[in-house]
Amino acid sequence: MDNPIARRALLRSAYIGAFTYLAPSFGQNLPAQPLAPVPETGLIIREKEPENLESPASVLHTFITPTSQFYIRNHFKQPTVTLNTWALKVDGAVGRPLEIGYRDLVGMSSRTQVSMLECAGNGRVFLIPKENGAQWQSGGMGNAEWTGVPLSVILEKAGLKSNAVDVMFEGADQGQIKEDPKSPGEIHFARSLPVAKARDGDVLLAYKMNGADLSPAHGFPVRLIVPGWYGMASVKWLARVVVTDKPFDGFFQTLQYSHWERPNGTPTLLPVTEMHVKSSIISPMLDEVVARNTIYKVHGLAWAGESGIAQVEVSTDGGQNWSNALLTGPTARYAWRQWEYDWQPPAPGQYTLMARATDTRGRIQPMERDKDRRSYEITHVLPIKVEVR
Ligand SMILES: Nc1nc2c(c(=O)[nH]1)N[C@H]1C(S)=C(S)[C@@H](COP(=O)(O)O)O[C@H]1N2
Ligand SMILES: [Mo]
Repeated sequence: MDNPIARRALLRSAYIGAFTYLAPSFGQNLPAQPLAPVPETGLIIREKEPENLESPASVLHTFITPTSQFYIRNHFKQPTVTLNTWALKVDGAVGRPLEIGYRDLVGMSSRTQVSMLECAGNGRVFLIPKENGAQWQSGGMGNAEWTGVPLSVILEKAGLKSNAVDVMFEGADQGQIKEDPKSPGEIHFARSLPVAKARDGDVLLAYKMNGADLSPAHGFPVRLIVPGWYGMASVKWLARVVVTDKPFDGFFQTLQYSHWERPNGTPTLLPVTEMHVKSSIISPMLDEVVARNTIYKVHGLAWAGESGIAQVEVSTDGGQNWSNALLTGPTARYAWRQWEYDWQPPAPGQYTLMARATDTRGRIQPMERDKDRRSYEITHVLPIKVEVR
């Protein structure tokens, strides 16, 4: 950015994003209290116990999110897992139940791949009317490099029986959900994958994040990484894998992280799975003041689950006219794609910026919120109001 005024505006927005709470005019249901960031990392506290921390917009300008600034989404108190006693148990509908120690796992041939995680509730604060759950703005997501053993290799070793339907993953964390809908007493965090996704070779039993051992907050010693799916599928502090001969209907894919689908017109509650096509404007931020007579570089991110991004369009007039953004930065399947757009505001005044992505399957980001998604999968186009002065 070669314009000093624009640069100052960007620095200012980065500073605000990291250290204070900015009350936007849009989405009046934003929390009223200032949210103190965690010192050092600048992560925004959404909930203290269990720890739920959001990445500020200022860290979403890089392709890889540094681990210390990667959002944290916990449902229960972070468990303490000791390496000496840790072992991954694999049983259920398998020919050879297994118990794999950490050394055994790390000694196997590994794969490294970049993939992003986005919480299915990311952007919830923008929903009108307000929905229950952690009030994430746009930073409930991050992009990291993961190293681990493909799950398919372990399932191959265990030998799936022909009646295998789902593979269930249980974390070492446990607790009780006390608000409605309540959990049946203490439960572990658990999710499942259909056998086909579990065996596709891209799902990892990850033990490294961005080149270092997993941190306790991100699932030490081993977590699942399910690329292309919303974050809830990537079970942290993995303790047990059970292959089931019936669909798994646990708490976190029925009472939470589920949505309505309408096969044959009948509403049916099904688990939230793959990420939809989405783009997010990272700068300017809501209510940012943009200098007139300059070219402002609008920055954003776009992603589409298991698909790639084909195109991102930007509107600076509330959705009447759209122009192509420039896709920039590295490309990797399952990673987000960076984009930018040079905007020359024609005159001082209020403007509404929007971004809309299309994926390689031809899916386009919707303009309207789909209520069947309950409080999850927030991908409709969000207006970013700014003022040009
Ligand atoms: N064991 C366990 N795994 C979990 C969770 C959890 O609470 N417990 N939260 C899930 C959700 S909802 C998300 S969005 C991602 C967040 O991963 P992160 O905290 O590493 O960013 O972890 C998932 N895996
Ligand atoms: Mo999540």
